[in-house]
Amino acid sequence: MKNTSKPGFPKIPKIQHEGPSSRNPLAFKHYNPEELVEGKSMKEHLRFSVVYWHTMCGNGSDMFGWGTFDRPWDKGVPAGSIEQAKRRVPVFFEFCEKLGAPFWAFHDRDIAPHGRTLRESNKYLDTIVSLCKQEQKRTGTRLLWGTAQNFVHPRYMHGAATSCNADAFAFAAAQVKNAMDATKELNGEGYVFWGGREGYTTLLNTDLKREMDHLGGFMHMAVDYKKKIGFKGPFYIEPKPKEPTKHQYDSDAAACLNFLREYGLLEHFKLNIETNHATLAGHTMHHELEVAGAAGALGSIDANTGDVLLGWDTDQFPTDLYLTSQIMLTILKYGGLTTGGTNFDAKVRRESFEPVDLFYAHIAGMDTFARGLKIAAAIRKDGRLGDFIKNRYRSWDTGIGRQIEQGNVGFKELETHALKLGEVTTNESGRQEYLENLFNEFI
Ligand code: XUL
Ligand code: CO
Repeated sequence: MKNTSKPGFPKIPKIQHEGPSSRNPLAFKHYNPEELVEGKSMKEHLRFSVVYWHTMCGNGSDMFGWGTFDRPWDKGVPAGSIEQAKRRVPVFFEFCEKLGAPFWAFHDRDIAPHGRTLRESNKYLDTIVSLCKQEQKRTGTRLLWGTAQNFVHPRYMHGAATSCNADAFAFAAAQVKNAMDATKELNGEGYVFWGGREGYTTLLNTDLKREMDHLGGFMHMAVDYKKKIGFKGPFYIEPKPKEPTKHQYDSDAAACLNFLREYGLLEHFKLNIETNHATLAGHTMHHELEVAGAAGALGSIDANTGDVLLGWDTDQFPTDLYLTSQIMLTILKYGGLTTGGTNFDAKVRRESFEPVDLFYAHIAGMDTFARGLKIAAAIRKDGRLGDFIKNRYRSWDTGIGRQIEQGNVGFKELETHALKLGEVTTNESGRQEYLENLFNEFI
C-alpha cells in the first residue's frame, strides 16, 4: 500500500484550551497555561516536558512482537541512520509546539545514532544538537534535561560506571562528558543520571562495595566536569529498583539519598522521581515524593504510571486523578517545581499506533495534571486536611513534646515523665477513612 501522508502532523492544529464542556478530543479541557493557581500560572507550576525517546524512537514493539507504529517521517530512510535522526528533529519540535509543551528531554543516543566509533558517535551528536538548537529557537521549546544512554550498547553488559571492566567505565565517562556538553549547548535546565545497568543480576559474581565506590567516584568526576564547563543547572538521580538489572543501586529515593550522603554528593544532586519506578520499588509515588521533599531533594518528576496487574515498567500516560492530586499536593507543599518539570516519560500503547495518538496521550496527561493541581490547591485552600495533620501533632507544640524537640531532655527525664503519667491516655483516632472521604470531596 502506497503511503501518501506527509511527515509531521499537517492535519493537527495548535492545541487550545476549550474548557470542560468541549467535546473536541484535540483540545485541553483543564490545562489552561495562563490560568492562575495559588498566584502562579499553570504553565509555570507544571512545566510540562515531552521525551524524545518514547515520542520519536518508540515503535510499539514488545518482546513478543514487532513494532506497530505508523510514523510517516521514518519511511524511506534506513533505521538507525543519521538521515533518519535528522528527519525526526523538526517533527519532534512541531509536536512540542502544537502541543504547547514548554520543555523537552533527551538521551544522547536517542536524538543521534550510535556511530561505529566513539568519535563518529560524537560527530553525529554534534550534528543533531545543532539542529535541535535551531528548532528550539524556532519554536521557543526549552530543554528540561539531557542524559546519556549508558545501557543499550553491549559494552555496558556488566554495567557502565559500575562495570567490572574499567574500559567500560571510561566509555561511560566519555559519553556523559559529551552528553553534558550537549545539554549545556542546548541551555538545559538540568542533567539526569539514571543507572540503567548500574546494579547486578547475581551477587555470586559481584563486588558490591567496589562497584558502589566506583559509582561514587564517577559522580564526583561529573561534578568536577560540571564546574569545569560552567554548567549551572542541577544534577538529578532518578531512582529505579530493577529492570533491566535484578537490583539497581539507585533503588529508591531513600537508597539514593543514602548513597549521596555516603559519598559526600548530597549538595550537588536532587532526585527525579518517576511513578512507575516508585511502584516497582514497592512504594507509592506519593511516598517517594515525600521522602525526597523531606530531604530537600525534590527536583523533578517523570510523569507516568504502571499497571497494577503487570509487574514491569509499562510507562503509561498518567490519567488517574488521585495520583496527580497526591503528586501536586506534595509538590505544592515543598514550594513547587523550580528547575524541574513534569516530564512525560511515557509511551502510547502498542495498539495506539497512529501519530494522532501521541497528541491524545499527552493531552490526557496534561489535563490530568492540571486537574490534580487544581484539586491539590482546593484541598490546601479548604485547610481541613492540613489542619488535621497539624492538630494531630499538637502534643509536640507544648509541654514534654516541646522539651524533646528542643533537645532539653534525655531518657532519664522522660522516664520520670512516664512514671508520673502512669499510662498514655491521650491517643486519638487516625481517622483514615474520614480523611479518604474528605479527599474524595475534591476529586
Ligand atoms: C527508564 C527511565 C529512563 C530515564 C532516563 O526506566 O525512566 O528513560 O528517565 O534515562
Ligand atoms: Co524516567
